[in-house]
Amino acid sequence: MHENRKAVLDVLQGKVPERRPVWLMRQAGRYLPEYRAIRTEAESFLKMCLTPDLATEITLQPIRRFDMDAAILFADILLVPMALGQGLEFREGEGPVLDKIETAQDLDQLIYDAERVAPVFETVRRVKQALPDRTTLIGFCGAPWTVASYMIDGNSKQDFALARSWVEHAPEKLDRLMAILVEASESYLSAQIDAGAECLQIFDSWAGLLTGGDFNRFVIEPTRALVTRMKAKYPQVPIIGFPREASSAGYSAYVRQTGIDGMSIDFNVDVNLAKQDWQSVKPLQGNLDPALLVEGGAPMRHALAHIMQTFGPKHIMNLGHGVVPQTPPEHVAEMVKFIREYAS
Ligand code: 1CP
Repeated sequence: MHENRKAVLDVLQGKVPERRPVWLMRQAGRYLPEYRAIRTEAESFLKMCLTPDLATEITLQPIRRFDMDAAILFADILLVPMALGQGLEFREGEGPVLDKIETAQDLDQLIYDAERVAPVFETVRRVKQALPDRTTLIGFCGAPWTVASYMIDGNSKQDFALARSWVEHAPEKLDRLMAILVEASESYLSAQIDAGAECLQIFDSWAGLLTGGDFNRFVIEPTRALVTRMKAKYPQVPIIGFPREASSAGYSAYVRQTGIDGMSIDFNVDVNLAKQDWQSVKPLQGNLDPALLVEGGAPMRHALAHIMQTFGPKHIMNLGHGVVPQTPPEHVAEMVKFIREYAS
């Protein structure tokens, strides 16, 4: 009997895994015909997230097809604003649209109600039951800064100009929103763990918009607060943080100061710096360019070999951001095969 057969968890505990783990951000999604089939039938994207039958099936689709080492719950980071009572819609071809948060009174009205997202936890329970033993179930939320950016701007079309103006002109109001999100995210993630999630990922997709003291105040501090609360309750559940497109100094501070167990890195980072300065502190995940998964073939294999060589076996293979819709599923199969067959 193996003490722990889950390769993702082994790496996050600093052990050499039985095999190199791989999973992909957005591994469920529009590049899969079986996902598009459900998408065509379903009333809306939100309805898919909130219908356990559908969300369970979608979460399992890439696991059936590719033998991934982790399943990530099919849901969205914007379900937390929805649970806080903010209006949310995903418009066809347009992406998410939220009612804007503007005033201190708007903040007062944000009250987390777990009932609004209860189907998500039912999905976690069902996925957990269906997963093979060696597949890790990853729960997730957006980081306070990234989620706040959508809550303030209402969408991502103006590069979060309004959120950035709060950083500049209303940092105390933003601190308050961060505190609300830390608390709501703690409840949301705790319910995912109670339902069976074995690992968590915190997506800070827009961390790269901030630097210096602002990065410290709105990326590191709220993440550290959230991680500290989760660790107090669930010390055994590892947390991966993803401060996408942070500066080198930002990643370096993030890996040391937030308390996360592993860090996901985007595809623009200097991998030698990542190895020396960050992997020496915590295990890393990533950083294949999603465009190489679209391209496939020798360029993809070359990049995968380079990543595996640089980081060694205590590394979780993943992309530097999500799978894009035009990715041929055969390239994902080819990627997994290449990793499985890679000798050390
Ligand atoms: O079918 C569709 O068109 C919907 C596309 C889609 C999908 C598949 C959206 C809308 N969300 C999701 C699922 C999703 N979102 C997951 C599920 C698990 C998986 O990875 O397979 C996860 C983890 C997310 C997280 C998420 N949502 C992030 C963080 C990661 C990232 O991509 O940076 C963000 C920023 C969102 C917001 C969001 N949801 C959907 C879209 C198109 C966006 C981005 C909008 C924008 O560009 O600002």
